[in-house]
Amino acid sequence: MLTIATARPGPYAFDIATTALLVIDMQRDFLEPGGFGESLGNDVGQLRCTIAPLAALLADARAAGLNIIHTREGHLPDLSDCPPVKLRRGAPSMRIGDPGPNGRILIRGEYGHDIVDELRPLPGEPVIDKPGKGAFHATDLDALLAERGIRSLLVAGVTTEVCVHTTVREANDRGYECLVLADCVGSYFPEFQRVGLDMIAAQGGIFGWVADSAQVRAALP
Ligand code: C5J
Repeated sequence: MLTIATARPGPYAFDIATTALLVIDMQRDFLEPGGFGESLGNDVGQLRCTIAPLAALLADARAAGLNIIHTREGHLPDLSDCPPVKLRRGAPSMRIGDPGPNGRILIRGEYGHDIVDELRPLPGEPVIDKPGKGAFHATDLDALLAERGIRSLLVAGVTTEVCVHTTVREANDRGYECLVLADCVGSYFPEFQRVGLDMIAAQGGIFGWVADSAQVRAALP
């Protein structure tokens, strides 16, 4: 067992064989100009600080033989998997499915839908395409984790208070132990980042643990 002694709210122990690094939605549509995130009025630059620590963690995790799983939020070209309420929500400058500079917004197969170059998955690393905010909804993630005997998730990605929270909350309900990597998750809103992380670790770790990636990297063999 490896232990992150300084995790919040207390030590987090995990076994490499039964743990996966889950990288949520590090897509151009959220991290680069011209995508879904920017169409909602967000400053995508707020998320880019996650890329370097996550790239370093990915390198160490790969070297240590950790399971690595990526997710991408997006929809089929005919939008048949996109609930009308999601399509209509808010007042974005471009809606899901509209043509943008990186291709159709949040549509599978488009350039903007794919993962940023710095964090490109390696062959053999599963990429789960999800239509929702949570990574379990309408995907085979739970089956994939069960097949690999994974019980513990190290969670990175964007955005902290949306897809990371939705996924971690459900993972907790499904019996997984989740450590959220504070410097490898990002929000467009600094206050949501701070409070989003505090919410996870509060009340004795109501649905998880929080630590920096450096603490995990130091623990990996
Ligand atoms: C959002 C996500 N924020 N990946 N998606 O719409 O967090």
